[in-house]
Formats: sequence, C-alpha cells, structure tokens
Amino acid sequence: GENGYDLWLRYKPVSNHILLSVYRKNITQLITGDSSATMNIIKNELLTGIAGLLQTEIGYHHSVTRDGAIIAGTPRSSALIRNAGIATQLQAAGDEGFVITTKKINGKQCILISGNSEKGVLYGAFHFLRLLQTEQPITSLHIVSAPKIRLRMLDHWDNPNRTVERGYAGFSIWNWHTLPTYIDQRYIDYARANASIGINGTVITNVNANAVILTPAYLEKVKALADVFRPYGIKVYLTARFSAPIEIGGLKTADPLDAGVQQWWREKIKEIYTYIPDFGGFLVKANSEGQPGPQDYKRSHADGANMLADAIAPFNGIIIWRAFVYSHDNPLDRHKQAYDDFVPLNGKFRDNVMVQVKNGAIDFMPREPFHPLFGAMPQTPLMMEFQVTQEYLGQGTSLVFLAPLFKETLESDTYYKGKGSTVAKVIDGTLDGHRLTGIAGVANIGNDINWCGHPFAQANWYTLGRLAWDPAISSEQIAGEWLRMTFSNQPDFLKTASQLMLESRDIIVQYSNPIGLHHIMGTGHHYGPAPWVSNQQRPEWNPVYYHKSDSNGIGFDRTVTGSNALAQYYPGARKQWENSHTCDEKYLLWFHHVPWNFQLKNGRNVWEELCFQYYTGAERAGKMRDTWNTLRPFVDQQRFEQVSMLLKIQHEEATWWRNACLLYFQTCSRLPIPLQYEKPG
Ligand code: GCW
Repeated sequence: GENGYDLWLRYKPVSNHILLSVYRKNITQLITGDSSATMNIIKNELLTGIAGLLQTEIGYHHSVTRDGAIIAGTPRSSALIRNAGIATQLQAAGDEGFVITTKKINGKQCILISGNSEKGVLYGAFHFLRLLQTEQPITSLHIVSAPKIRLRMLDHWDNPNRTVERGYAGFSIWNWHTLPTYIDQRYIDYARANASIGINGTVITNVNANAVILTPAYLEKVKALADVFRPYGIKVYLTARFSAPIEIGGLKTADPLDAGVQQWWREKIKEIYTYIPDFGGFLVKANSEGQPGPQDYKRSHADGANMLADAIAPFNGIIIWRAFVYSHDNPLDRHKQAYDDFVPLNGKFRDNVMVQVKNGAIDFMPREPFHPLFGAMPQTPLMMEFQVTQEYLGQGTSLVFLAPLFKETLESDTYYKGKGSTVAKVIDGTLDGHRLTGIAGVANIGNDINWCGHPFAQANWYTLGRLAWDPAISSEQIAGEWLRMTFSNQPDFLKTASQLMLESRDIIVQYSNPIGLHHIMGTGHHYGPAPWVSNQQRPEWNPVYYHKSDSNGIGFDRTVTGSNALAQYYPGARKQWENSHTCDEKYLLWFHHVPWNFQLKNGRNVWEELCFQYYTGAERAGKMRDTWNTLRPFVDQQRFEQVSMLLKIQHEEATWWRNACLLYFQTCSRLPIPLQYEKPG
C-alpha cells in the first residue's frame, strides 16, 4: 500500500499517454561525468526515476549514440558538458545552481543537466525528474536556476534520548544507540529527500539539548551521519550549549572572556573538525528560556557569539546565534525583548556570525506580524527561522499548508530602505550586500513511517526547501508541484486539492487566532485553547497576558498608550497598524485593546466579529472533510483514510476552539452569541 515513506519521490508511471510517448522519445540514454560518490547518486537517481516514470529501462552509455541522450555532469567531470558551449549559462548558475538545456551534440538531440559543482548537477537532476513527475513539457528546455539563499537548513529539535521537542511524528530518526556502525537506510533517504529540494544543511540536535553531543562518543556518531550526508551536499551543524565547558569540560566558568574557556572551545572545535572536516558550525540558544549564556557573566550576546566565531573561523565554520530571547525581566511586553537586546549589537558580530530570527516577535503563531528585527540590524546578516513543525498550528492532527504563512512574512514590507524593503530582501542579502544568507525551518520529521505524521505535513518540509531556494516561488506553484508528485496529476484532483491546501492556513487562523488574538493555546503543550489560564510561573506564559480581555474590552495595546512595541517598526510599516480605526484588522487585537462594541469596517463590532470568525472557521474546518471526500477517486485507500480521520479530529478541534473561546470571552463581554449561530446541531 501507500504508506507515504517515499514522500514526493515516488516516481509513479506518467499517466498522460501522449506525454509518456514524448518523454520516451526524448529520453533514451544516460551519460554522466566521471564517477564520484555524488555522480553515482545522480546516475542512480536518474536511472531509477526514469525507469519508474517511463516504465522503461534506458541504457547507460559513455558517448552519445542516439537522439534523447541525457548528459549529466560538470565541465570538469564531462568533456561533453565542457564543450557544449554553455559557459555563459553555467556562470549564471553559480556555485550551487544548475543548467538544464536542450542541445544538439554530434547531430543528436540531447538534454544537458549541468552545474559548476556536482551538487549543482544533483539539484539539476532532481529538477529534471520533477519536470517529468509534474508532467511538464521537456522538448525545448532552457533553464538556469541558482539558489537565492546560501544556507538552506533544517533545525531538528531532537534530543539525545530521541524525544523530539515539539515533534509530532514519532521519535528522532537519529538512532544514537546503533550509530556509528549501523547506517539506517533512513539517513540516506533523508539526505536524498533534502537534496531533492535544495536543503544543504542540517542542525541535528535541539537548541535545548545538553552538551553530551560534543563528547567523543557522540562525535563519532555525528561523523557517521555527516559521511552519509556529504555526497548529497548536506553539511552537519550542532547546537552548542553555552555551559559545555563546565558540563563536559570540567571548567568552573563558561565566561566567554575567560582565556581558559576560549581555549576549551578552540580545542573542542579542532577536535570536531578531525571527525568532520566540513563541519558547518554551531547553532546557539543562549539566555533564553533558562538556557545558559554570556549574560550569566554580564557579557553580551556578541561577546558570546564572537568567542565561538573566533574559535571556528580557522576552519571556515559559522556561528548561528538565535535572537529568540525573553529571559530577563520584561513584564510589559515580551514582543520587545529581542529587538531591545540585539539592535545595539548591530555590526558588533564577527563576519562568520549570523543572527537567526523567528518570523515573528512572539512565537510561531498561526498569524503574526513580521519580526521588527528584520531591517533593524543592517550590518549583521539575519537568518530566517520558520517553524515547519506545527507547534501552535494543530500539531500532528491538522492539515495546514504553511507556504502562505511563510510567504506572508517574506513579502512583508519593513520600509527600512523605503517602500519595497521586504523581509525577503533583508534575508537574501540584497538590501545590505550580505553574502552570508540563510533560511532555516524547525523540522517536522520523526520516525513515523511517513516521516511527518500527517500526510499533508510533508508538504511543509517540501515548502521550506523550495522557498529557501527561491522565496519568490508562489504558494500555488509549491502546492501544485507537491500534489502532483505526492498524489496525482489529474486536473480534477489538483484543482480541489490545491484549494484545500491554500485555504487551510486561513481557516486555522479563523478558529484559533482571529483578528490578531494570539498565544491563547494550552500552556506548556500548546495544543488546543486555554484563554482562561493565568497561573503560570512566568507572566508571559499566561494566555491572559496576551488577550487582556475583561468587561471593558479585549486585545494587547502595543501603541504608545501601551507597551509601544510598535515603535520598533519603521514608520511606513507602523502606519498600517498604529491607529485602531485604520489598523489592518487581521492584527487589530495584536496591537490594540478595544472595547467590545468597537466597530469594524464590515459593520460588526468586535464581539460579533469574534463570533463570526470562530463560527466560520469551525464550519470551514468541517467543509474540509466534505472536500476531501470528493477526492476519494484519486487517492489510494490508505492515505485517503488517514487524511479523513485526521480531518475529523481537526473539525472537532476547531469546534472545541470555537466553543471554549467564545464561552470564555463571553464571561468578559457578557454579550449574547448572535442568533444566526444558534442552529441546532
Ligand atoms: O516556541 C518555543 C517552544 C520551545 C522552543 C522555544 C525556542 C526549543 O515552545 O519548545 O524550544 O520556542 O524556539 O527556543
């Protein structure tokens, strides 16, 4: 049956018969450059993919003997590529990009898949296969593609004991018990899936993990993984617990200005590179949510990051320092802390440091304004941190396609260099001329048979890779590609299924995050509604802190009369939010505390609008089930049933959100639920 293990790399026979015969005519033999680990992967992938899609074995050759030759290689590894006259295109492809082009060679019609590096050829091979998988024309190809972002990474929140923080797809795929000698096929398939979408880095440990990963017994295991990933173009990174010198080094301090501490890290890093010569570097969470950090010694984040950066610079490694901080006293508004802590450090970091910023200032909400740090630290390269795992978006049971969420942030205008200074342009380095650029996604991968738990959660892993390659790709394009490869190329299926995906994020916002309400999920686990909770040890862990609902009204005042977090945005961006009467209503309660009878543009007041959003959201969640049912003819039974059951749970959750939130907020508003919602059933 279809268990989903093959992800989007199923290589099922091309269903369109006319196209199939065109493909067979145009793909008859394969010629690759000199053999190497990566070139062998390319060769096998193309042969396997083509055999599956075309249902015919093509031959592997050393020279072009007929029309339809596929030639894959770099100018260095293949004379055919070297002499093909595609130098200009190759130049545009850069270090990691690829060129796919139709060419006559020795009078025969050929398709060249090339790149300056083998990694580029590998990406090109996957792209070529994707054209076939998605049933695109291939008779005249002229494609040059280069990634817009240099570091395209997954951040695993995997602990050494194999639990996954915020993981909803089983346990960690890293089996520390059987590593380094036993290489689980999953490691290879993981690398292959990532390479197919251009992901070139992986942080395999949780930012909250202890320092055990930096001990020799574990480094040997990490090395084994790095060896598997290397030919797929993927570098390994680790999290570095700031107090490691104390915990595993026996030192008394982890003060970044202490010579002994500096020496310890220099040696530790040197040791890591003896295991993994192309080790990527460290990702660090410091002075956040109880994690140790430089501030424990009255040093700054820059002091901490630079100490590690200096130690790793001789090996060309980098330090990715997270800006997700809210540890010291900040009772007024957690929204403001990262900006307050990091803007003064603009330009104070070494060249091999990136600051990794979550898409929004609170925490991976279903809808959140962009983080005010984007555009506020022009001299320091900022890396985007998205969350692929759905911590606050229904976790393992909800169908939520995240491309629209990611795109919304990337397309937001910071106004930092005037209109059009989008977050994407901050991240891709164009606004400030940064060469070190990155997008990371907190992985949603576990050891479930289908990797991600929910069959549609695979689409979010896919999305992260595609958007990191090119933030301009549309959500429609990504949904379409993924659906065609994962399920079916049937037009009737695609139309309905992509609509289902494209609306899904909007629906979860309606029933869990309407009009800018946020962080009112169950405390700790973050699953389901809990707007009433007020007894957590830290004020900013209480939902009541965020909605501030009482008999007078609801919402978080972040204007000058409140926390003034709005002041952290450039005036152009601020303008859309600062006045409650003109505020983009998606964010009304994010930025304003308004009375219950506050009028919205549609004529409803805030209370009526909340009722409308919760009822509509829950109703639409129910409709997702009906929509899915119409797709039964196109989907294999196993995955059809899985999604049906999950949509049932999601519908129940949406109803729970609606009932719980409206009942709770009604105790504040003391207003009736409008009659039209009081339908029986
Ligand atoms: O979203 C919060 C999560 C924590 C997480 C933290 C972070 C890894 O609830 O589980 O810890 O953010 O991003 O550091």
